Amino acid sequence: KLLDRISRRLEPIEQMNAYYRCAIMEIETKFRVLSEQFSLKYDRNPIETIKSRLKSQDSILKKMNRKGIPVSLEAMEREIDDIAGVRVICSFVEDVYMLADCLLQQDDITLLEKKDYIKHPKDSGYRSLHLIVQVPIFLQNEKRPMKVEVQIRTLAMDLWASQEHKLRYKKQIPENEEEAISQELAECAQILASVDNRMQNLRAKLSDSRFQEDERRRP
Ligand code: 0O2
Repeated sequence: KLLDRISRRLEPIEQMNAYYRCAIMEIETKFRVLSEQFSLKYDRNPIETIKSRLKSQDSILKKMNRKGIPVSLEAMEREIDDIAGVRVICSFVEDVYMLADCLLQQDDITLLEKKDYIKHPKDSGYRSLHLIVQVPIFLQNEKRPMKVEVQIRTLAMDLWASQEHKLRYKKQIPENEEEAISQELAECAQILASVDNRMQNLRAKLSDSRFQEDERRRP
């Protein structure tokens, strides 16, 4: 009897998770299609990797508690934007914005919120472009709009975020070391931001000189 009750309570959550997994598939497919097209059309593909994750129930509940959101499925769907997450890693900063435009111009995508942590990095040093989008999933008798958080970032931004996540993010750090560690991590973020800018400039120079070379070769 108890198991029955538990499984009946779990069912809506399982169903909701399945909807979010479908939404992830929709967004991933969009980036995979773009990646195919870039590979065919150009001599380089700006998309390095696409990673996805469904936020764990534990993390969702912790976030709801932290934000004082009442625990219900409706509130979860309404208030938590990053249950479905797709992360796209690309080569250059310019690519981040180009890929965001490619996604947002698709007519089944609605932009709900944009957080540009590249133009306005977090105090921690975190940089990335976050787009909260709505995408429809098509079920047997229903079209259901779902929210997905898309994080687009360069390899350098991803390097910093992954390392920082391992070292510090949401961990208890001894109070006397907190400031020095934060400063060191913020400095690393600045170094990586400057590497990103230099790579971007090099790319601009190289594509200019390739263009001039092509022009010279013209009969
Ligand atoms: P995970 O493991 O990716 O699921 P909040 O989540 O409440 O702190 P908000 O406004 O909901 O903040 O979202 P925000 O800050 O725009 O983006 C949250 C997500 O961005 C995080 O998800 C991380 O993936 C990433 N992020 C934001 N700040 C940092 C940071 O300082 N360092 C690292 N490494 N990642 C960051 P989750 O759910 O916290 O984690």
